[in-house]
Amino acid sequence: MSTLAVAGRSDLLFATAEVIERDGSEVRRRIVSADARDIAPPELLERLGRRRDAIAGLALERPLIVGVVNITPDSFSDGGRYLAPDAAIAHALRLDAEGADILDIGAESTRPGSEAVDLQEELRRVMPVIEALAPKVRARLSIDTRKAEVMRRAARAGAALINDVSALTHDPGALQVAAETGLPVVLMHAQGDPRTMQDDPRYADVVLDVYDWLAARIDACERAGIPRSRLIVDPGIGFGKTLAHNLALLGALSIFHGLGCPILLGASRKSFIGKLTGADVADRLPGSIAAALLGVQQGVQILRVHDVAATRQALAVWEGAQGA
Ligand code: HH2
Repeated sequence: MSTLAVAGRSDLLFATAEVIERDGSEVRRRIVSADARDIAPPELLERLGRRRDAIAGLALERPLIVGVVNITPDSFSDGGRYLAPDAAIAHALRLDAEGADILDIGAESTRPGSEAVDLQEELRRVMPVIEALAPKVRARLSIDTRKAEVMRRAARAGAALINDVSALTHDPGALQVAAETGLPVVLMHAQGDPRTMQDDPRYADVVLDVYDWLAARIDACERAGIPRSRLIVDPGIGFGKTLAHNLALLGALSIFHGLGCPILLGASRKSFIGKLTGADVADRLPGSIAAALLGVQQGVQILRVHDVAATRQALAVWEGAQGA
């Protein structure tokens, strides 16, 4: 039986595929053999199969780990612990030593119900940390922000990646500034603003709606001069989603390869783990590891996690068995 190699990877072979066609409210699904001629339009097959370019100089043949550094008083997982610059820098250095490939530095919490932070406050929190880390760390630095000016200044100070939970929709200047920096950009799906996004999220079909929304954001980026090869897509676990929405997305992560970009998954310590198990935020590492492995099994290339050493260990076991 012939197979379909996804994202140019010989370790990501599919023998069958599900073809999903949506026409208005009608969704048709069929399972086909991967060598069926009419499996999908040629341009979709090309996007599925094309080898992904390196991101910020990092090859995507094995999963990359993004360590989270929140310089905030109110993040859901570690709010207040790293608000002081020295604490944030020490934490980032620890994650770097634990083997993070990328450090995602953010100074605005986007947890459900959180209030936005103004530009000056965000710059005051984030810039000293980026400036201190840039010459010291092995990992690439990512700036987690929705603001164009923060993107611009962070890029100048050495950030190698932009991570925007609004996929460059929040700040009217963000598309142009992100294009000007020449940096790769994470486009994350969110429904609504953090303050109200969990009030009553609704979708016709969550997986297809998120897919189509990300496809439209990729188009907008390409029109603004950011090529697809510099974009990373993220379904935005927990951002305007119920438990059922999050689980549907986790089970269907591989569909996002059809967008032709690397996939980032941020499931670490999130509330769906608490809803499934009753575990408090501090006790969600086992569930976070399970979600990470679910991702890599579906070919997710980038994992955003709070617990770098533990995730590295889980991946080492996973990769060891795969290699054997
Ligand atoms: N999740 C959070 C923040 N940024 N970025 C991407 N691309 N994907 C995610 O899933 C994602 C993200 C939320 O996690 P955390 O930073 O720990 O919390 P908070 O937003 O409360 O600071």
